[in-house]
Amino acid sequence: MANLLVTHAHLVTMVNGRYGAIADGALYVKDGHIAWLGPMSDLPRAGHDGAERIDAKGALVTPGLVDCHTHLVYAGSRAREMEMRLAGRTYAEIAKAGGGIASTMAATRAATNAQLRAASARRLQALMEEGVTTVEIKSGYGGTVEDELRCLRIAKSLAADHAVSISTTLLGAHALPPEYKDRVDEYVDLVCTHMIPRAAKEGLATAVDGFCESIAFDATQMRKVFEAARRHGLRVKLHADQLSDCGGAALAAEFEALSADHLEYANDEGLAALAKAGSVAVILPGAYYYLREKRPPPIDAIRAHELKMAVATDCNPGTSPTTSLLTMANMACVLFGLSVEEALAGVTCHAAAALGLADRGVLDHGFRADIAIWDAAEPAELVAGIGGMRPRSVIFEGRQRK
Ligand code: DI6
Ligand code: FE
Repeated sequence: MANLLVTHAHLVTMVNGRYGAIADGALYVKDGHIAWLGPMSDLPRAGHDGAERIDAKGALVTPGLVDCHTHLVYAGSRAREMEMRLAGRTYAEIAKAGGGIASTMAATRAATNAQLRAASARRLQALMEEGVTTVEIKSGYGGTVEDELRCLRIAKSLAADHAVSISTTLLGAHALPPEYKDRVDEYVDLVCTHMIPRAAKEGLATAVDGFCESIAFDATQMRKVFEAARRHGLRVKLHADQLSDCGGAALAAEFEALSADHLEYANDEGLAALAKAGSVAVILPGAYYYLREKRPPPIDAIRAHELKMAVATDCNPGTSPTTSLLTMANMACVLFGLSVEEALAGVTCHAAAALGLADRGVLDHGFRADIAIWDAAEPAELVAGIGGMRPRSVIFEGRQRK
């Protein structure tokens, strides 16, 4: 593997969630990892013979972006539901009437592998074009053992022809499939005794997620799912307290979740428990915006408890149809009052933490060389616009992306 020397870079390292900027810096990549970084003036003269050189000419250099919450494997469109919501129907009403997640489930089940993969690849490509180098992808639109596993296989297979790292999560407990109407516990049983063991055995997921909400699965049902995940050695994540306070934050904390996501209605004890458990709070402004929610997540309390805060797209057809992580960072600042530094930490180091990936998300010695180079003079330029920002180039595992 060719080594790489980046010179005259405005390094924004994001170590400990701070800019950690080095104004005129250099970075040396060896065997896919960062072997050295520091000010140009300290760059050792010898030791990088034969390395490919990139003169950044003062450009901003950040860790590759990490999108830690997506549902990008699905088929079909839910555009009509936007019209229904504009006409006054709520997300919950549409879901109850057979729209919502169930309609995407039907379209996903009906799609061939090739159709599903092509639709997913388009969304992945769009995320990558904005500088994303690691993506989490959830299942959740299959609703049968075979369809859930199929979605995870397709998600994993995308890494074969895309220069991106993919982390997969089993979201069997997303919505009740129509054939299980009035038999929620039987479906939860299926998730626990078939989906989770198979996903674990076949190495198709590193975590198990669930939608803990009045219109989905309650805390008692989610607890069963988490107990099964634990038995099979999988970490957990949770869609927690998005539309109401369901005790999701406390439940996630009890199972030492990698992350609790959404959190608009999370209570203070739940947040305290999450902090104690070391879980990351994942903020999803796209869904808040798209559903015209009125209650923002409790950012001040999240800060007071010193929770790590990540920001993600939640890319899904019903509540957050977006593939722009930087737009989400912008919204996290504008709608929720995050600082630019917090928002950038949210799409780099803290997003990596939400996936349990300790080897990326910052520029530092020994970390993966997943790096984005931007035509920008300062970090705020990445987040100030509403979409449209593209990196000049991206280095993935130490190689320049074509
Ligand atoms: N919470 C969400 O916002 C999405 N899933 C979830 O558990 C919605 C997914 C959809 O509407 O298709
Ligand atoms: Fe989600």
